[in-house]
Amino acid sequence: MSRKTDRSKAIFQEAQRYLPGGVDSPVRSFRGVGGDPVVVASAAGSRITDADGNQYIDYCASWGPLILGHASQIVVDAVQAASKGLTYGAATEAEVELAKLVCGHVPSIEMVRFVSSGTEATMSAIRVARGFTGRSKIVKFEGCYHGHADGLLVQAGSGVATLSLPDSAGVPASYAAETLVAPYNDVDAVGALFERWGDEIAAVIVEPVAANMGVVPPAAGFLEMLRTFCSDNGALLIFDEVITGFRVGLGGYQASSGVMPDLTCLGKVVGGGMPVGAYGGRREVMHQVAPLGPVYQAGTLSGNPLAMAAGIATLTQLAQPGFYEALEVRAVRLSDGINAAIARHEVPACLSRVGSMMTLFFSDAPVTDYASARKADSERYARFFHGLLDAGVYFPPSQFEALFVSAAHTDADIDATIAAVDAALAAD
Ligand code: KE4
Repeated sequence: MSRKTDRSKAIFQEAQRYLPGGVDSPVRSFRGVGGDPVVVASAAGSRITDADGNQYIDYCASWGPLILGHASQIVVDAVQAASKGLTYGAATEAEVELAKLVCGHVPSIEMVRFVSSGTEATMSAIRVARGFTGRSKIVKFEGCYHGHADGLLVQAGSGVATLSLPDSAGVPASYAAETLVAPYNDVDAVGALFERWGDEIAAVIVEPVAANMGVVPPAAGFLEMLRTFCSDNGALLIFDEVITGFRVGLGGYQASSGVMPDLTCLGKVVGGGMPVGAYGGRREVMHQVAPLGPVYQAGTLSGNPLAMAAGIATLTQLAQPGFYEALEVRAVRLSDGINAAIARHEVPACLSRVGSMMTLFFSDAPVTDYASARKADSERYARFFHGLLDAGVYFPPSQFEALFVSAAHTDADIDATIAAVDAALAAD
């Protein structure tokens, strides 16, 4: 498709005068795939429309929140109905309603605090873990991304990986020294860290399914061993379910894995496209949080009434019988089509899928951690991405991200996507 791009280019040109890199989040800059980014003007259902009127079947899904698709009428109506004010900075009933849904669905969460982003959720959970244990060190995993709080930007994934940044400037070495890092899925490396630092480790934070190095599932026994290490050493286990929460099922990945963390971080889907993050867990741990306990955390727009309405409408829809089963049928249709195209064209690539999220790695070796993810041919991914874009399909603009299937993707959307994937693979 010969896409018109004049308007998008002009907007992006001007954007770069006022916004660093022309964006409000680095991964939107297309630095990982080259070319000028799509400038979105509107979206509905499975499609986005750019400033030049080009339409794309969208699988970036705003990096995960849009499990119902863009501008779901159920969510839009709920937000409009809630617009009796925009923010109060006061207690409201809607926060209680969404909290009851979160506590009711996520097995390890007995009490929850809402914030406005996944970063706030993980930053706060780490602080609570340090307050609860009186310890300062944390363990994270190479290639996992937990937002941009200082201590978590150590060997992080997502945009840090996409831009091949070693870490982030501006994080003092003294902060980074409190963050211990191990390869994802490497139980022995975690055991060695606990051997050396056991009584100083406040928490292990992990994406139960890694999605910021591309989608990498946990190896058998990995999460179970993290639970054992934490329980044996008095550290807290934090599941960062900002992506997997309400994406892989109503109970998050913890419900299907059976491994219960002490704290869970949520974002994206829980806000239905509006700014919501959350952290929650065992009552004993959450009683540390001010004003109940000594760990301070606050936010002007936390529990915003319009955002709560969007979250309530979304989770209510997800709880409808058969929702996730129908989503799985769509995801399997897409993954079967992509795998058939990979085989047909004998492409050195593998598709890694958990539920409705997946990543096509241009690597014929298994991808089990960040080191193997980085061996993928990200330049070929870039060419593939643009081939799809010219065919009207929008995958995430980075090899190290996940694509998402939504309830709005029709069989026709998926079959058109498979045809575009087939052509893009054949063309290289
Ligand atoms: P936010 O602060 O961006 O709402 O959430 C941070 C975060 C925390 N934990 C996990 C597992 C995450 O994936 C994220 C954010 N994800 C990235 C993309 N994978 C957001 C996209 C962006 O940075 O613009």
